[in-house]
Amino acid sequence: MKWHVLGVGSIGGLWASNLALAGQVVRLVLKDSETLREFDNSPLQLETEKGFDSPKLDATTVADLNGGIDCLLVTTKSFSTLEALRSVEQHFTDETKILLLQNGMGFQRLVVDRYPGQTVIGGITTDGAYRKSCFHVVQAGRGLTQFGALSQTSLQSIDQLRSCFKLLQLSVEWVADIHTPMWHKLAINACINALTAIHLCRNGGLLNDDKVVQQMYELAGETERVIQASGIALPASDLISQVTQVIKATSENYSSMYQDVVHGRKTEVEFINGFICEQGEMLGVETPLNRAMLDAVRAVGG
Ligand code: KPL
Repeated sequence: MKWHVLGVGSIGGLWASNLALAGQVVRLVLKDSETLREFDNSPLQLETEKGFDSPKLDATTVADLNGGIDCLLVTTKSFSTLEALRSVEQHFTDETKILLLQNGMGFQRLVVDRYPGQTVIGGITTDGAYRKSCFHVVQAGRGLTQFGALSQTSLQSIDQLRSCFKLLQLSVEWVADIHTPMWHKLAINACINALTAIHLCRNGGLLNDDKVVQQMYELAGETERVIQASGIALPASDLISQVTQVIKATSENYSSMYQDVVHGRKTEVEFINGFICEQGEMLGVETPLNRAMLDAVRAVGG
């Protein structure tokens, strides 16, 4: 299969490397010629527990992109999704498959609405990765990636994708319903990310302060009420147990929102706690705690 990867951060780099190492044709779509120069000087490198890999792939800028797109993997920040897609949409064909592998919720619906008739697939991942430099990606923890259809997707496309996923050194599965796991991942992020950005601590730091733990319990309860009102099945064990489990498993990590705030970057809070507030409003569920998270993260810059 031929892949274009839009948004080459840590997860984009991890996926581009794994696809290329599995023999797929991969092209990175970079935002400008300066980034392309950086790639030319030090091409993508993947560091895993087994050592270093230099996958064979090529790169272009949005402006120089040519030809049609077969599979487009979008790994930009959630708030950049539509703008990024607009920059390459003239290369879409009837066969283009758009795979959205990002944090947060809300933007997926905007993509489906803007590209009716196009195959749109949603994804979530618990893989851990970070970048040591622009194109030096380190695989930090092995998790699971799930994809599922957000719009009409042909059986042939699903089969093609499944066959491709089997070749990867990543755990990837196709699921019949992606909305439920997306909601569950979002709920976990809603209870961790903003708190770490406000209290400026590692994930594990959240468990060291009783007041913060109490806040997290209440946030989880409120988030569960919104999930329930949406008609989505709640996680098998209650949300707070899942949140605690993720915190313990990632206790040394700095959450993505913490990192965004510390580096003065825009955060994804609008598509995490903000999305829960919007859903709550639509469904008649009060969300003062998610609102407080949204306001507090906005206040610290994101
Ligand atoms: O997904 C994460 C993130 O940082 O965005 C968690 C689960 C909080 C791990 O750091």
